[in-house]
Amino acid sequence: MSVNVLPQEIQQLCESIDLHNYRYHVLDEPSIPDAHYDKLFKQLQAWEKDNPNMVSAQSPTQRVGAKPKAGFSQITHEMPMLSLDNAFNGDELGDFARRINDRLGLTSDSHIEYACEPKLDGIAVSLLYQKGVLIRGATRGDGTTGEDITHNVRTIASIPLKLRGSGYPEKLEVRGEIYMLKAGFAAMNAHAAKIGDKLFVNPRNAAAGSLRQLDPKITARRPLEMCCYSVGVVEGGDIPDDHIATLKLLNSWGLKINPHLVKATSLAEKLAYIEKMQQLRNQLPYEIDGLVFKVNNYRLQQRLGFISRAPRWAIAYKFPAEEAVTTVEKVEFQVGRTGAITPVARLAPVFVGGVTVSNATLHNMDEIARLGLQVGDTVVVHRAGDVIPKVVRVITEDRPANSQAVVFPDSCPVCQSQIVRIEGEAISRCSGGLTCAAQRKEALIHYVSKKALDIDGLGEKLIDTLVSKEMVAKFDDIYYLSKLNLMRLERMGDKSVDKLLATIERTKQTTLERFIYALGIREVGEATARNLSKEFGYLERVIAADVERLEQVTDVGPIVAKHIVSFFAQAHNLAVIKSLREAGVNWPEAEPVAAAELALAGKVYVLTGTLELMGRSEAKAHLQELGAKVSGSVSKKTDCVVAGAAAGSKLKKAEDLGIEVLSEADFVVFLNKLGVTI
Ligand code: D41
Repeated sequence: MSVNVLPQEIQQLCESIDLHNYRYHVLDEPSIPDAHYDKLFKQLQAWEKDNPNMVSAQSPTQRVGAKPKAGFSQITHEMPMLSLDNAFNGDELGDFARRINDRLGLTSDSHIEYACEPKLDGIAVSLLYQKGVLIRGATRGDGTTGEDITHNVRTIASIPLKLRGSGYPEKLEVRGEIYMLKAGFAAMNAHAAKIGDKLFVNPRNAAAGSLRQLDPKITARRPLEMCCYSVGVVEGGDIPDDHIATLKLLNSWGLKINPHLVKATSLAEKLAYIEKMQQLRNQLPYEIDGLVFKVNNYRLQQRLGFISRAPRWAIAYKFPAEEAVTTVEKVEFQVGRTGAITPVARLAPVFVGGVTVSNATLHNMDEIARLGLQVGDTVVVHRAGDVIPKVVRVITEDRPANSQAVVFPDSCPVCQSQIVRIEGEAISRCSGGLTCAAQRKEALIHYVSKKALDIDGLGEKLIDTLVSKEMVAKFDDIYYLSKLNLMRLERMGDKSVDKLLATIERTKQTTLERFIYALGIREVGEATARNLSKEFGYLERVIAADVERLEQVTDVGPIVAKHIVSFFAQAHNLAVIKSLREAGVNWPEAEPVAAAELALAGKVYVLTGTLELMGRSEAKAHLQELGAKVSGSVSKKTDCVVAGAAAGSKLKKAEDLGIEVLSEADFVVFLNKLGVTI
């Protein structure tokens, strides 16, 4: 390493790589394709190889260095890293604000400003910058002493080795949370499972384990990020008067901050934020275990001070735990729409993720083997948001002496047909097809569901009754239900029967895509059904298509194509379609639209910012269906930019180039005009 002055073009190359790194990892707004970034990086590496004595420690190639020789060393935090008090409900949050107002001598209902932010579930760390250069990274540890993890934090791309811009204090300690992305965690565990390695329990443990590596090469391979949530020591320079302004300034210096940082004053605003973040929680790419509310103004923070290591001016609002411990009382087997036999654990009821849970899916026998689960076991159950509860771990130490292995049934528990398991598939299926009452019922539920024929009022309970009373067995039986028979059922009055019959009649007029979806062909979801309908225009042509022809349809691979062909090859399926048409089910058929005639053929769109109503992938799918190309960067060739919340540089570039910009709301209106409803 040397302090030699770099040639100007190399200096520029370093800066350019740093900028793209910052745009990608901190702003989430890359402006060049990954391949181009790789090219720049390789160029710099090549030059450094030829000039080994000119390599700067802050060069973007120097993130992965040597192992620390003496293992991890302890460091003492110059300013202790405080902990957080907890609140578990709105009342406790209200008490927190009242205590603050009391201390500040304000009336109990005065409103001061709070910063609200997600509580990331990771490892708290401290970064020390001297003259803008990262000189040390350390874990929080017990708040007083932590471990020196400089060699590992240097490998994290969202942590700048050198601060950007200017005006930063000579000595600046930044504090934040290092966490692992959910997707990266899943991929890492999938790989570990494949090679028979030990799995990590959750992303937080995986992040902790990654930072505890002596070899920074290992840490560098882990998908870690860091978001900053406060500053520690500040010397030789000033920072703003409040928390939010400080975090924004840190962001401008190249450090990542969480995008969901907002201000709130009243309790009502804080509760609304809680509600919004709880909704969003599952869609976030990282785990959060709550929210943090902080008095925004530093002078007020100082007046409030702290008690026993926790500041009086901040509180963590904890979400209900997503994991809980319970016991497996028995394992039963359910039969799904496609005959798939799914083992389900019946649990001693347990409160988790905000509801009482007494069933959890076990997916298949491989999963039971992987978990090593037996009936009677104590297990950890996970429930996040509205996702189906899942058994994630068996606490084998607590296994009772009378625990019993799970035995897979020999025949279908509903219709006693033979169970088959296709080579290489994890799932076993009942071979009864529509002769199995369970499959029939599931198929009917699917047929009437919202995205299929959308027969509102024909719910799961009613179908259950109709199937068990043998009033409905096949799809077309729905169309021959009589008022008289329906009136005989419990809880079915004159009005509701009339309404249901009217809905059944009205929804006979449907679309080809809904009809294809409703048939319940394996692996044909709504998107595939739409693509098939668009491509062929007529049901007869879908029926007649062979595997090769089907594979030409967007997103149809060999497996889906095979499922479609084998569905239409079965005479009883064709008979059902025929009966449905005879019962009056119909849809408009038309020649498929040629690509060149699509409304947005040849147009180039760019999506930027957060699209709150539909998300980027849905927006992209709509645009592509209309024939547009969706590009990642704005250029003169761009026809239109759709700018969601917090759009940044792409929006600015579009404005600079005079390109049409649509807000998300305008975009939805625009799509509606083209016949796309969201
Ligand atoms: O996201 C977090 N985990 C987070 C942790 C956060 N957003 N803010 C935090 N703020 C603080 C204070 C108020 C003490 C500056 C924290 C933590 N502390 C914290 N993390 C671990 C212990 C304390």
